Amino acid sequence: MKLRKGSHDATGLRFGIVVAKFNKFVTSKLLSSCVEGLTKHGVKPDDIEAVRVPGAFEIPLVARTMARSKRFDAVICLGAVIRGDTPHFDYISAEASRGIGQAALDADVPIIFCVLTTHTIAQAIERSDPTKFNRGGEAARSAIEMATVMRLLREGEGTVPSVKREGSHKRRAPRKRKV
Ligand code: INI
Repeated sequence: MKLRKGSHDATGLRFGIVVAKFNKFVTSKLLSSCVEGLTKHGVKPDDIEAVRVPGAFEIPLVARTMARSKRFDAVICLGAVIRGDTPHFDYISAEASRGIGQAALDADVPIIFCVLTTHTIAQAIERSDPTKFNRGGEAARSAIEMATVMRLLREGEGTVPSVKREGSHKRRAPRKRKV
């Protein structure tokens, strides 16, 4: 069996981040711990590009655009949807998760889902606290792991077997045509 797995060495990798402004008291913490997580694993600050969007609903389009630009090895989505008294929460969180998943498949680039969906403000604060759950740092690690595993799989594509199989022949040079 061949077991392929990613690593957490992010040297030379480039990352895009999409961060929602809505509930900024939460998403700004996710952003700082995410950036810290990336640089801790060897990403150069110049190789990180963050884009702010109004809310979680707007994340998928920007994530897909960044992923399709081919300028990033992975894109990380940061947001916080907190349940209120109306069904709004359900629409926003469902669209964010569905859209982000679809964007990754469309672009063929890893897109990490770090949109907190919580029942209360306290839960969101706890999950963005770098000393507790540290979801931003976790997203950084997932992005690095996915970027490295995808690179492994892509490098594996089309590789030529190093041992020549019996009966295999060298390709002949094309014959010169008579004119
Ligand atoms: N956006 C969020 O990121 N989190 C929320 O909790 C939220 N709530 O509750 O309304 C929210 N709404 C804004 C939404 O994402 C869009 O920006 C807006 O609907 C404009 O398209």
